[in-house]
Amino acid sequence: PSHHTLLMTGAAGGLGQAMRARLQANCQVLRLSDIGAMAPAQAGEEVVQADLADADAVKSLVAGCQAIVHFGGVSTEQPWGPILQANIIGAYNLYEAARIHGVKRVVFASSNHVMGFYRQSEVVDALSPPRPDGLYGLSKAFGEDLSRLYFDRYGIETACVRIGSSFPEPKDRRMLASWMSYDDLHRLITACLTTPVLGHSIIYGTSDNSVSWYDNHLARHIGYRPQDSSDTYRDAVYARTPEPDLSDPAVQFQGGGFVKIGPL
Ligand code: 15L
Repeated sequence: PSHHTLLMTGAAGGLGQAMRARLQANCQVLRLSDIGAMAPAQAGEEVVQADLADADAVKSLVAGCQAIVHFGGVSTEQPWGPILQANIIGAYNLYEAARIHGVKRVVFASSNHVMGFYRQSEVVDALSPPRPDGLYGLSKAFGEDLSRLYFDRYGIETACVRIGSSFPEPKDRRMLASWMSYDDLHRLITACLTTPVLGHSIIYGTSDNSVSWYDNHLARHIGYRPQDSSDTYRDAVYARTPEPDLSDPAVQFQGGGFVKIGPL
């Protein structure tokens, strides 16, 4: 295990629940937090209910951990109020707490929606300028810049993982390009927690899909090698989904349906 106490925020969410058992292998103590209710603590776990927008609560949450996997916050397009509280203020509170308590490494669950207004005919890498597809994507872009500031000023290393679509299986044709298996997500988090020098890095969270919009050549130092692929689901997904309407923005842009959710 690379860290004695590892904090995972957002433990009640989809990815938090999927990573909870897997991350046991990465630490002696897995501290879990969420604003909502979580399953009771098992051996080797601590469960702490906390609102990311509450600075004092976040400070106590972070005390005593060596690394953080930050899944907490709003994970879909929402009105400005909840995005501001959970993703903007919440991310600030988390990094302030990390600075105060000397936490040196964070894995930040960013999102493909930071880049959602690139076309599905384009390939993006870590240096492509952000083109968020809504307030949610914008809040993730803020988290990425915030973590860069805390790296440049205080040396807190962060991997901004622009997760594509991490679900048990790709749900539609778009996800054949954006899909990431839970096992690959865990492999990527493990690589981020254990690579000797992480720095401030942007990496796309994706499996080894033949059709892809993401180029991770600038994140080779993390040492992530995906082992799964959406290719095994391709035929089944094509068979059960309709021919795409190419005039639909949800089909033209990488962010899919998110590019149409509004008004902002
Ligand atoms: C995300 O950022 C969401 O959290 C997730 O629920 C999916 O919608 C995913 O992006 C996606 O783009 O498929």
